[in-house]
Amino acid sequence: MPTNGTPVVNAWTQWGRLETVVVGRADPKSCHLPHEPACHAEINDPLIADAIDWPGGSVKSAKSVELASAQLANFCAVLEAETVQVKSQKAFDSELKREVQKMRTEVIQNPDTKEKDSRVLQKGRISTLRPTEMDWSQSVSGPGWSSTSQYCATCPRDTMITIGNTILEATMSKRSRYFESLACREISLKLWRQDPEHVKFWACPKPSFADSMYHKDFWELSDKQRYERMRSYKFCVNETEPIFDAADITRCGKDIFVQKSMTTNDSGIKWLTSHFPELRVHPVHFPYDLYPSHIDCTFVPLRPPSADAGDGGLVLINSERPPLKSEAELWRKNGWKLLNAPLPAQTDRPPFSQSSYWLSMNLLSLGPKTMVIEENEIPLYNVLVEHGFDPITVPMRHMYDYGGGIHCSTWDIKREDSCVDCFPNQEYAPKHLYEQNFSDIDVVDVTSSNDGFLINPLTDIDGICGVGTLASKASRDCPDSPFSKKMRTA
Ligand code: DAV
Repeated sequence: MPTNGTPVVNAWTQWGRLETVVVGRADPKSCHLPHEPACHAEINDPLIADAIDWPGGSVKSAKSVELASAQLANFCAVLEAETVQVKSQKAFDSELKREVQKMRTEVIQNPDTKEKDSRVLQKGRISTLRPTEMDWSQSVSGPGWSSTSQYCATCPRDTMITIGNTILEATMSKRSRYFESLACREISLKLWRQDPEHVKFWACPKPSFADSMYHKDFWELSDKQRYERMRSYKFCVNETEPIFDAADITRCGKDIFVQKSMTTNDSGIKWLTSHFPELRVHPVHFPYDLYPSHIDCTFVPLRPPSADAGDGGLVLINSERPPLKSEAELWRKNGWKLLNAPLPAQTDRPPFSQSSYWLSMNLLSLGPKTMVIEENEIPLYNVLVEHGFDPITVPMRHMYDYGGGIHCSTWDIKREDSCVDCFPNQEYAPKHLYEQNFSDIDVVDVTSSNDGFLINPLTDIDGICGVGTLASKASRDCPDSPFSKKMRTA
């Protein structure tokens, strides 16, 4: 145990004051995701997609590695600084080919030299650690399967999670990501060896990754068919073995919430429930996300009801993927409010990004009042300021081609945190351990969130009704969707 009495691994919530964090690395031998039963990646730009096939398994370009590495290095510098300066600026973004307003955060040495329009934030120094460099172009195989390459180490969030004083390695579901946690192994072992009495280093048994683990027909379904089957919550992994990605989990002290998704099955949620009996594990479902993968672009707790500022407990929600009424009830009755994330500033996606434009809400909290967001996301910046937060901003657009954004690129190891009870008003019975065939799709009315305030993501933009995610596309294809009716009459 270190001298201040807190174990070196200690993170119970999403918002405790951050002390130590791992920031991912764009290694020179980072690869494009290969096609496999858990992944059929696509190129987003139709011109490029017409010209080349998905370059699965090949090494990413040196230029792309350089750009992502520079943004990750800058992110580390901002986290490491005691003081930063947030400046507003108009800048030409070469990727977007349009002018966007940015709120750029810069590291400053001397807080007295502030310019007129700047704000200086004292934020406290955060220690950053980096994964070990690896050659991801090497193939991997197991009994009955093989993958031409691996992926990269930009997103430790997907493979690793701290739950209290436990370091947990996720099983993963993509074959190309089988060994990805090895990039963090040196860090995990060092932390565990520093304090083996209080720090637990743990993993769910690795699945077989055999063909029998996947619903192979998943990728053959059209969006319309996926929409028609949404009630079944069946994605590309089946239930033969426990499976989860760490990024499907969000922590609120004694309660953790785990999204059922393409990367997390019911068996994985059951494994978490029986292996963390001191916590209350809640499965969560977002029926309008037809291709769900990771909760951190969908449902992001910002601060607990007991926090100092204004309207108390807040969770940022994605109004294209509203939570279920039945599951949101726990939050409401414990004093939390749902806050609609505004429409992203950038609805186009870099050509090789496999994430939605909702990376806009993929933020990392540095404490209950401060978070890091992408520098172009001015609509989110304004909503957060309005609710009493002090957001700081970094450029992270080049990371989007590497599977994620700001939250994805991190693994928080130590926060000023404890096993707080933010949901005292509940009778916890983990009925999901026994329940089969969950089929509820009755979602909250997002038009009544934010006290009636809504930035409607389905309004016309440049003549396009609905702006591109698979969920909103499906709701356009299926005009009877309750979601589309609700949004269009808003
Ligand atoms: O909305 O596409 C992406 C999360 C990446 N780790 C989304 C979720």
